[in-house]
Amino acid sequence: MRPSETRSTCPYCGVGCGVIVESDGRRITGVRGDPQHPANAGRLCTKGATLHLTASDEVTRQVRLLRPQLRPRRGGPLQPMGWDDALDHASERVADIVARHGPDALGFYVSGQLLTEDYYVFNKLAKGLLGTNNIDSNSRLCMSSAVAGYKATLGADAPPACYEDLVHAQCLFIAGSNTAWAHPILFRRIEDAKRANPGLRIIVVDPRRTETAEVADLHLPLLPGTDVMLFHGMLHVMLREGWTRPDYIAAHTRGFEALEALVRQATPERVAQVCGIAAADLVTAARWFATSQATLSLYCQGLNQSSSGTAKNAALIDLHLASAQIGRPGAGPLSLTGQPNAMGGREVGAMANLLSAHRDLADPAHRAEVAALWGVESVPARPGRSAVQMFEAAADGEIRALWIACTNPAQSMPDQATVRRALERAEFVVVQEAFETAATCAFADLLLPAASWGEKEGTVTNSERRISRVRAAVAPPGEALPDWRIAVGLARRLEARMRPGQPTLFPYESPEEIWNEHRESTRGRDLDITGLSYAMLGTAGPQQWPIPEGAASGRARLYEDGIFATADGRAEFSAITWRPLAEPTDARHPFTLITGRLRDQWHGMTRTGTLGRLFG
Ligand SMILES: Nc1nc2c(c(=O)[nH]1)N[C@H]1C(S)=C(S)[C@@H](COP(=O)(O)OP(=O)(O)OC[C@H]3O[C@@H](n4cnc5c(=O)[nH]c(N)nc54)[C@H](O)[C@@H]3O)O[C@H]1N2
Ligand SMILES: Nc1nc2c(c(=O)[nH]1)N[C@H]1C(S)=C(S)[C@@H](COP(=O)(O)OP(=O)(O)OC[C@H]3O[C@@H](n4cnc5c(=O)[nH]c(N)nc54)[C@H](O)[C@@H]3O)O[C@H]1N2
Ligand code: SF4
Ligand SMILES: [Mo]
Repeated sequence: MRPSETRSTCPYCGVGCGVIVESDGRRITGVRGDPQHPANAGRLCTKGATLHLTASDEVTRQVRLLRPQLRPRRGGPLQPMGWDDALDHASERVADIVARHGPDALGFYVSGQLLTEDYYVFNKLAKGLLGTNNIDSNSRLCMSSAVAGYKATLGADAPPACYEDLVHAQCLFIAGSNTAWAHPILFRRIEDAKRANPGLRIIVVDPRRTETAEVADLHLPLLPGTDVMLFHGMLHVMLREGWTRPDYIAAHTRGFEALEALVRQATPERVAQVCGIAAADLVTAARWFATSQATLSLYCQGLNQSSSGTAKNAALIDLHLASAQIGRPGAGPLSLTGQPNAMGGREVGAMANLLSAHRDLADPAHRAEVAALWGVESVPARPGRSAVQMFEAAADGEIRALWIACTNPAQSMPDQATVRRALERAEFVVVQEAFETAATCAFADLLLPAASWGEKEGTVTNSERRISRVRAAVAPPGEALPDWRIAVGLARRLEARMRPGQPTLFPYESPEEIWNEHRESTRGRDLDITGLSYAMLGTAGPQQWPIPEGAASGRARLYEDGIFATADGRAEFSAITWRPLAEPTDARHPFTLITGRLRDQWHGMTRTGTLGRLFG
């Protein structure tokens, strides 16, 4: 490493690749894969490898937000202003709305692309200072089904497996994930695993013949929305053939009888008909899954983005439990996270129904613990509004102010008519963005320029629970500020009004101070990271949680002892009946539209869209 080089991570997908950023002190001049990062060992995909080009002077001049701007009149032009004026104005408007309508008239809509430290401050600001749980993240559109699926079965929101498991797996079950395009470097590792072990069986469950399906030994092109039926059919076959593990089920789980009764109806004939696949393929899938030495599942939006997303997740985890394919090298469910720090957001609990360090808002003891940690009297008990509800409430006039950070709802939320009505009806809309090309900027009363990749410090957690340091290689352009600083700026101004004379709840001068507070909140929890520090992340490299005080390194996989994160240590089977699509096709609506990403573009394309070469 030369002095002009900085270790950081790629800001795109949840694989969480390490990058080495080259700079001349002022500008980012190059990027390459970090050979020492455990996620990618030096490799990058097209998006990661072109990052430096998206940070050139030319691109910055054309598309970056460089100073705070106020729109005094809706539809009118924006006027530049200084940070002090911008944040004074923001705090005045927020305080006024709270005074008139109470704190639940506010809505904070944040993002799995914020760093853990940014996320932490926003969560404390909403729940600790302002007293509203109306903070939710775009993870609601993404990973919340996976969260619910893990909690319902294994007891905690903790992906139990890791990338290394690809090397040990004998069967790879990829469901509703186009890994080849959406998690490209992980896919390179899948290809490596297949080359090293030609006996590895790959099953891909996807209605489309994707590039991922091309490498499959068995592709199940099921009809959209029929996964629960497929998984129940697999369990039916496993039971019939004696491929389940009654010893494991008896020792480590509960609730199997109800599921057993439910899947009795999922005969191969019925499953073949509902899912539109061959009965023989169902039997093969069940055999490979249950009888291989180790089966690893990878899954993403094909399971999550569904009206039965939680049921799909839980039914797949059920298969792992019933066949004891969990808690061993190469075996277990591994949900792939989409955004680079979807996991970090879950860790700090920055969603409407969660609290810090995997605590639950509904639990009075958890609320008391968090209030004590934060030094506030209480944390509000009433669940906040989820992302979709937040925009509905704004469209209905119940939420009066929307604070949007690092996400572009005018493009990415479902039901755009409601979203736009919400953005128009809300009295005060703040958009904290890095790129002026984001569609939501047009709705901002106050537009705040955020520092972005290569310009900010903090941490992120990738799909395999691995925490990495994110580092700044250059200063942000113009007057852009890191997201945590903007949130702290607002918080301190509000404190001055709401708790005059009292010591600040937001004393942070660096991301490390925020992270240290977050670390303390994890003590004794399933994601305990009290053994970790910024310094250790530098010297020992990225680490997987948990890593409690005294541990020399993080833990690769969970539940190896068969003790789960539930009250009695037993995993819980879910028995949720398959439901047909919420909006089935009919003669007048003959098409089923499904989601799917572009290989070389990222979501709303504010960053990737600046490069002609990424339009293939
Ligand atoms: N290039 C690129 N990579 C990305 C992103 C990006 O924007 N661009 N975004 C990131 C983010 S935030 C996310 S969440 C991930 C998403 O990662 P993935 O979920 O792997 O990506 P998608 O392309 O949405 O693929 C979903 C797959 O599910 C299939 N599918 C649809 N309906 C069903 C169904 O009912 N059952 C099953 N089994 N399959 C179904 C679709 O055909 C599709 O192939 O990607 C991340 N990586
Ligand atoms: N139709 C459809 N809609 C979908 C999906 C789908 O498959 N189909 N997928 C859903 C999923 S899984 C997801 S995750 C969401 C993603 O939806 P969004 O969150 O809207 O996606 P992005 O375009 O990545 O938005 C991130 C925004 O943050 C800005 N930004 C970048 N860096 C920074 C920074 O450091 N600070 C700040 N403040 N801003 C920054 C970017 O310019 C960008 O506008 O979309 C969801 N919506
Ligand atoms: S695989 Fe994901 S994290 Fe890795 S370089 Fe590509 S986009 Fe970035
Ligand atoms: Mo996502």
